[in-house]
Amino acid sequence: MEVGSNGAVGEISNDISQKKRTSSYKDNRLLVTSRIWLKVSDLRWVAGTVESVDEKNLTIRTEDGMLVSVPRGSNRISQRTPPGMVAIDDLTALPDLDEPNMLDSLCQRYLQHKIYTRTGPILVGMNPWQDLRLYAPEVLHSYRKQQMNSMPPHVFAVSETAFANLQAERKDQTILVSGDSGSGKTESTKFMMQYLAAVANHTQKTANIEQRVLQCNPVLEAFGNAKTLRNDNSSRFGKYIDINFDSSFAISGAKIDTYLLEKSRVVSQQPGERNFHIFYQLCSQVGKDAYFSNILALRPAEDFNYLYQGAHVTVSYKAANSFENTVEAFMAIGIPQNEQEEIFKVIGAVMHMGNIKISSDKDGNSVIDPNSTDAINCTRLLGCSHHDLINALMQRQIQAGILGSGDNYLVAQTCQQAMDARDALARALYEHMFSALVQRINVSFGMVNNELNGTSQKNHKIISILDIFGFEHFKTNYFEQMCINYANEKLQGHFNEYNFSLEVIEYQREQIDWSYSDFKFETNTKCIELIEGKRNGLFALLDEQCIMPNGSDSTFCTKIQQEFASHPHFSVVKMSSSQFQIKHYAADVIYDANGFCFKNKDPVQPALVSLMCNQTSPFVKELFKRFVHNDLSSIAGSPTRGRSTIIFESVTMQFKRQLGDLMARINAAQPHFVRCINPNSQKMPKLIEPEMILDQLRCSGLMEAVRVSRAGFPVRILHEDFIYRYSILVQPINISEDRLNVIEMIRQMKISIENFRVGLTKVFLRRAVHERMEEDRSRLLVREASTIQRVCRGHM
Ligand code: AD9
Ligand code: MG
Repeated sequence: MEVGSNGAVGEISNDISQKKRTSSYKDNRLLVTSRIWLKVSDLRWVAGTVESVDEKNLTIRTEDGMLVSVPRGSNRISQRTPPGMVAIDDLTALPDLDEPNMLDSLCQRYLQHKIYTRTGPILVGMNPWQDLRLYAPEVLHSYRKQQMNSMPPHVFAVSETAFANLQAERKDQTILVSGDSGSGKTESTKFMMQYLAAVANHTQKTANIEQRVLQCNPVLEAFGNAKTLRNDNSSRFGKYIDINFDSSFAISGAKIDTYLLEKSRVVSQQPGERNFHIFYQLCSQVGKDAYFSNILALRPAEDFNYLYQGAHVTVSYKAANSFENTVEAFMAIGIPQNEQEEIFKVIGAVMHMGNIKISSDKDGNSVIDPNSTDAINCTRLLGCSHHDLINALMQRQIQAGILGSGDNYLVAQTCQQAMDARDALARALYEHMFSALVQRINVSFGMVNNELNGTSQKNHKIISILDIFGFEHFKTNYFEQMCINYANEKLQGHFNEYNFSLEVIEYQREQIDWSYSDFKFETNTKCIELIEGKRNGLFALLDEQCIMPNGSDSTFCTKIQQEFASHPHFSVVKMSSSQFQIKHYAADVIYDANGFCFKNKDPVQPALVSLMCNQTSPFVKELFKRFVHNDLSSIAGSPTRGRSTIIFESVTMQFKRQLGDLMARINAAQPHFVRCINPNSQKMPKLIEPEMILDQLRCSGLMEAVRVSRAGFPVRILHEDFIYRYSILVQPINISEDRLNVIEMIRQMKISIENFRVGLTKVFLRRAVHERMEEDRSRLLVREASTIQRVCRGHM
């Protein structure tokens, strides 16, 4: 069959912008033998070839041999990137930067061990799940003082750009790393920190500061990481680390902020998962060091309820690190043994607390053995009386009268209530200890700053790195996903704005006049407003339920269903009164409101708070006093209690405040983006699960970023390339200046002004117009080819 003998060849249009067409450019570009992608399900594209084309349909043969007929104009078809271009370093150079081509390029590169790829200003990294020797000192130094685009894509290139910008522009830089669990965020963060430590100026004064900064990672990982089904060393908190540079560009200190520690893990874990590494690290010392057996009264991990709910799971030494490493890191940071022991006592107390047995008497009231060794061990480590703890667990104090203004009464707790009270206290202890540890690390960095520089920090500049959980959508999504996705919406909003600003800069550089209406994309501000809106956002309505005496998850759900009935980002879920759906930038997510109120407050019984604040060791007292306003709020059950006004700060309020602060810092700095992708669910090297990757591409906001950057005039062609490629579409022009030549070509093609701009060096076009030009060009070429063939045959 002759190419083009199937009726696909049409007339060349001079009036490209006006001619009505029934099928898309992509179809028209497709000829017999064209290599295409065919979408066979939401997340699956298969490779194929066009076998035949008629007026209405394309017949495709897929690579697995199936024949499929698809209507022309279907968005289930996309042209495949020519083979030589697939594995390029920067995907923005792909002719069609759509889902299947982007996915294919990333996968092809991954299989060639090229785990990093650029997409314009974003670095995409795919976890190799093996050591590819990509971070050796010689590789690190090869990136020094190099332009990002002149070297293969790498996280070192991102650090180098940030550091070079910091030096050249004296402006704070921020590197935003995000992605799914197990995608390599934390490893990337550590490699970037290593790079900065290696290239920063080294002075005698700052000699051990780099070490302190690097060594905060093993400590944070011991206390904040755990084995999960997806990652043996999963960070169960978000973190933002500021690395300070002094005026000579030496590292002079650091500051860490953490977000949303997953404290529920302290008391329960899913099958196949573990508690935080530190618990097991301490247990590993039993038999080695008398302190752990005698003072902490520890036993093997299997003996502790809170530690073996995931069914005796072991984890590789490398993932969980060792107790010795944690202690070494503690010392390097400057946290001495006596302070470490205070922390270990709290960990030990939590372990023993989980073993306190609670049963029911015949009336259904809770019972705890007054001589419980577990309670004795627990309270010895906390520094309080075990009788007081047992009583506070078995009985609850309530106040009579409106808003608790009357006398106090003691009410017996049921077994379940007592167990819940015990677990809430364990969670609070661990959470407060983690926050105090982070603050302690910051103090050690802060002291360093002051030692070195007196009090002046004026000339300091900062490179920050954010290592935060990516967008999540599971079969059922709860309060945690709501908070995580809210954070991702905020970051995506910033990401879109930044991409947009890059566009504006390019337009200004090319001296093109433009208006906001030239950019046709939706921002995600409506979705953010839906969640955080001050008076009637979702979080505000949840807080309202949390302070109402009879507030509940179901009332919350009813309220939001009324309030947001016509909101474009909200919908009710049919057949379920406890669920609702939010349209996020990455996907539509169904949330289940069960547990929202409880998790937003996570109340600790007042008597237990009072015990911790007043009758424990100075270290534990300090932990609770420092964070007590949260607990007071949650125990109050109402905004006022007695005469004093209690400030209510729920989890969402706190998180909103923290994120507000984070966004302000990010907005004030120059951003760099790293998007990490986990290529498979098996934690295996060389294995690709394309559907999982495609889902992450959507969730990472990459497709959205491409959409934003292509929302204005996405096609940019240098004048000389434009003339070379499209002269065939117009009458010969005799103008030597390229720019004027281009303007004349466009005039002849009758492209209307809303569809193009001519810049200083490039032509900017709307995609549809460019597609039609391509279409006309290929038709013309096919027609010319067949004319030549006919002429040749005639001559023979
Ligand atoms: V989580 O959201 O905290 O659960 P991360 O942080 O995205 O997750 P992490 O960096 O912990 O993932 O990487 C998971 C594991 O993948 C690591 O423990 C390494 O075993 C492996 N990994 C990640 N990145 C690399 C890499 N660049 N080279 C080699 C890697 N192995
Ligand atoms: Mg991590």
